[in-house]
Amino acid sequence: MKNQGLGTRLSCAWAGRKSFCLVLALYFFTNISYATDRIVQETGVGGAYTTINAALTAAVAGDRILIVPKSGGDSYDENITVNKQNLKMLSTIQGTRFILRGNFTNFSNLLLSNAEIIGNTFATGYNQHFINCLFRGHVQTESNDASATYMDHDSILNGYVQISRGRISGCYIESYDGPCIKSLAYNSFDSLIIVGNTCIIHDSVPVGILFSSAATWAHIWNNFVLVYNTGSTAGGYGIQLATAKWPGQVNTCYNNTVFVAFGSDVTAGISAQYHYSPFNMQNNAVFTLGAPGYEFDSASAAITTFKYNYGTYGFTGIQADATNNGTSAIGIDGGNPSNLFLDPDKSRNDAGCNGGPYSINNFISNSSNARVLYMSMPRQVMVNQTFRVVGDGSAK
Ligand SMILES: [Ca+2]
Repeated sequence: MKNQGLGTRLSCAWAGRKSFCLVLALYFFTNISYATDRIVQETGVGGAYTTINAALTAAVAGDRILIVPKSGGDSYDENITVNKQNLKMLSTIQGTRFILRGNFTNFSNLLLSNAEIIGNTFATGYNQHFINCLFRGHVQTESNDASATYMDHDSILNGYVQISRGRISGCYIESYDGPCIKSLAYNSFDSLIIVGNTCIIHDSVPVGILFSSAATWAHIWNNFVLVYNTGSTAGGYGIQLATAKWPGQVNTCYNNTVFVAFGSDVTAGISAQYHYSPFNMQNNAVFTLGAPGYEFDSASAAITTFKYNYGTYGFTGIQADATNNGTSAIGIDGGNPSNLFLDPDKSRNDAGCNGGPYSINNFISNSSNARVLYMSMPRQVMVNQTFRVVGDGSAK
């Protein structure tokens, strides 16, 4: 914000001398870098690399690898191992993905944007960021304390995501063999934010989102989980909270929608069975046919707050208070009335994934144009309080 103000003042002071002002502004706002852009293009026109691996071999830390999508939707057929740090791999065409047919393994500090990967992805480093990518296979991260992965607006088709910490937002995930999103337990000390995702699970024992890391705080907000498998056996869950980290933060499960399409698909819509970590659970909406919407056991004292939750088949194992509704999954203006949970239109919170400040609608876009992908900010600001707003965006 300070830079923006400086730019504005410069523009006024140097009115009529725009070119100088522009140079001055660029001096202030441009990161001076000696990084090289490595172009990848199938025919090698203009000296471009013809394979991604050739560009990777030449690259050094800080470089950008700019990949021209092949004509006719053809793929680069290579297995890729990114063994250098601080690289960016980007499509050269706004909104058009380059296609890689092969497995993709990456090292640390990688930004990957507008890629389609036909194969499995193993993110073995830390601080990797995947934006607007299409994965036709699994995405699995690991494996050390520093590992953090950020996935924004990606699609994962016929695959799952396994992630230890960081964020997964606005993604579409359809899995046939394992939870759409599964937290991995590593000895990290951070949170995993799962927000605004659409998860469709077809597995025989279906679990849409599984949180099972005692080393990570869980924040699960505004996801839509569809359990859809005509041949499944019971035993699954839309959202299963096995364990999460405590103390330090209260884990949160707000404004999720779970829709179970067939009666025998799940044991419960949202489960905190065998859960021993404090959890604040509010404004969820669960549609089930016969199975309870919410399931807890004697350890559910760890559920610190259970309010304004909706479900068609009630609750088991918890003494739900009167704010909950055990006969309906529709809670328009039925969520927590606090300002903390107001809808984007400033009306009272709607239970389910469309309600609240992190409404799933914020994350749905068919555009790959430059935009803000995720903003973190306080849900409520008091008079004279300082606060921090951080936005992550993408230009390609
Ligand atoms: Ca509302």
